[in-house]
Amino acid sequence: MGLCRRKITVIGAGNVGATTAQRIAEAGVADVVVIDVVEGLPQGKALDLAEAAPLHDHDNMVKGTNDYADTAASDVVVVTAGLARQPGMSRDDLLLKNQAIVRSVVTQAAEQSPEAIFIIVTNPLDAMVHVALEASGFPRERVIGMAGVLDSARFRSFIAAELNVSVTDVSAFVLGGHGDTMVPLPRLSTVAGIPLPELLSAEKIEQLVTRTRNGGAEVVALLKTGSAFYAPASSVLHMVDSILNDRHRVLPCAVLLRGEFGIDGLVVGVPIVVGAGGMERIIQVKLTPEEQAALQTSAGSVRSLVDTMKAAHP
Ligand code: TXD
Repeated sequence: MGLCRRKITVIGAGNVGATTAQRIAEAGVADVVVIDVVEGLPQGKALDLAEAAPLHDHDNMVKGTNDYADTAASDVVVVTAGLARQPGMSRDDLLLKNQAIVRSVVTQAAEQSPEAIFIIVTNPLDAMVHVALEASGFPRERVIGMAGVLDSARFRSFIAAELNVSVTDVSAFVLGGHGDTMVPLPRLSTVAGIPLPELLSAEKIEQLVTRTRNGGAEVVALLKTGSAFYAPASSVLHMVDSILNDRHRVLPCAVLLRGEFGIDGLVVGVPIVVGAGGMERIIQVKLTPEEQAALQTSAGSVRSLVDTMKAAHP
């Protein structure tokens, strides 16, 4: 039994942030501080969550604040602050607005928690990991983007529904950026160890892959206001759990590559081992020429976002 309680800061008390705070508190893994620019919003949501604690039988503190001093010495900082996509708006439209927001919140949070591991959620995801790396000055091991865990959960849920099997037995592999260029890999996706191409036709697989790629947009189109938050919050909890319990889960996450997969200096989603140090290592997989080309295309779209940000705020 640990002697000191863990502390997690969630920046942004919107849909994803508040739901993430709820998941973390209810899982009993850590105290949670929720911070937002809007006065009263994080305080109100935190109070509401704290009042649910007796019913969930947990003793974790949930605190809302507008002051970064309250976030000091966090073990993990989850960044969800920013604008969410509206219907018809691409992730890239958000780029420059969220760049300014992420830069500001990460700078302030990193000052208070210089040892923390940052999980970035704000879109456009891969570009925001670049912003957070620069603003924090942290090593790449401690600035990790959440996208692949969500994308592969979506892919798993579609595969399981199609085959009418338990989601637990489905394992899905997704590489690349979060967005239209994500690279789901059916070849490395399995049902109880059986490769997907042995269970579904190429045509069916392609349909599921397309649905995965458009997974975020499908939810946005239905909700009309705002974007997905239940599965995103669950995905963050998955990463947090692997960090706090040093589980060494192999999860697809967006990290800065330095030559791995033939990509240098760009943040791209790849399988990594997630433990107490954040990214413990990158797992390199041999790709087919088509898969490698798709990954390069994905990296290319991240590069163009990074170039746009550099041009706007040199
Ligand atoms: O897979 C993924 N990575 C994603 C990404 C999955 C789901 C959502 N994804 C992105 O997360 C989404 O495109 C947005 O960029 C973020 C947050 O989505 P959410 O749905 O939570 O958006 P909300 O509900 O609009 O909440 C954003 C909150 C809101 O309360 C603002 O007041 C706050 O962010 N905000 C700030 N907080 C602190 N500091 C600053 N500067 C700030 N600016 C806005």
